[in-house]
Amino acid sequence: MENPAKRISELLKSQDDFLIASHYNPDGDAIGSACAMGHILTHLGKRFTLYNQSGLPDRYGYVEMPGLMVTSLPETMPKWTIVLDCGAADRMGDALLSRKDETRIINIDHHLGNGDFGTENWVDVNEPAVGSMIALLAKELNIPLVGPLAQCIYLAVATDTGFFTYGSTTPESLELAAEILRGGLDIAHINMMVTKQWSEERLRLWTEVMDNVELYLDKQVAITAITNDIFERTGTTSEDTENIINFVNRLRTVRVAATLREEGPDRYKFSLRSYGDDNVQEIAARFGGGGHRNASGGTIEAPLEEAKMMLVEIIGGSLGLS
Ligand SMILES: [Mn+2]
Repeated sequence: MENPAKRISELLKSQDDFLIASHYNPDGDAIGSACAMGHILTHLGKRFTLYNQSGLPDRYGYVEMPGLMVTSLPETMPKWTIVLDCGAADRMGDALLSRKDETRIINIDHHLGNGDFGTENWVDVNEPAVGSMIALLAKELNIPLVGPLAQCIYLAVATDTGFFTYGSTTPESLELAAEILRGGLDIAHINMMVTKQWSEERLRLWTEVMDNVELYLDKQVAITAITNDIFERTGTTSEDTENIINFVNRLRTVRVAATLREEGPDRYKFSLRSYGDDNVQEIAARFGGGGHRNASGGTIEAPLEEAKMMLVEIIGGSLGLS
């Protein structure tokens, strides 16, 4: 059977200069896997440029970087570009996308529907993170998982698996975490650095959004609205709403949690969460949206109160409550 980690590691050894890129608006996996790749190339004595169209977000300021993360591309592109955690070519950002013919792409990813847009492709949807794939590369190259390299791999895998709680968590990823921990990672410190990143503005937003939760149908449905008014009042953006819905869904009585985020006049983006057999993908589909059985979303064009009532009616019908 072909070993893609071996194939890619041979390629890394045979070349001298690389561009490392990951998706714009980077998350923990995009930053962690890109920096881990940089540490590997440093170990191999290779030259590389670390690039991200959005740059390094402040919240990753604690990461032990293998070099500066630049936001502009070199005048002359290296022969090879390693593209990480991009589910499609356009995720690398328009700047790199428009110059991708000046380089050859090593596409390492774990998203469904990647489309193998690289010259070399290693796409494995069973991997919980690109970071865990970079760990396999390090293994292949006999580079020990300690120090900054291990920190970056942990960041990637821990964030993409929700700290090893999502269904994507594999036995191998837990073994990888164990190996990194054995190698000396300060797990409490890095987990704290990953999560302790809230602004006061975000706290105020969450307070207001939680305060606005309304319960329907014997408290089995929870809905909260996130209006532009709240964003303005608290000085926040939609980025600060990430994960709110999962906390609303923690209410013991709730089977479906919903948020309605204002996108424009009488236009709301909704998100739905459920657990087990309660299928919110079907509910989202009724509004032309989509997603998964327990996490879905879409858009409703209606004034807020009307949008809420439409949701309650469809959810109630779907759960057999009305
Ligand atoms: Mn990822």
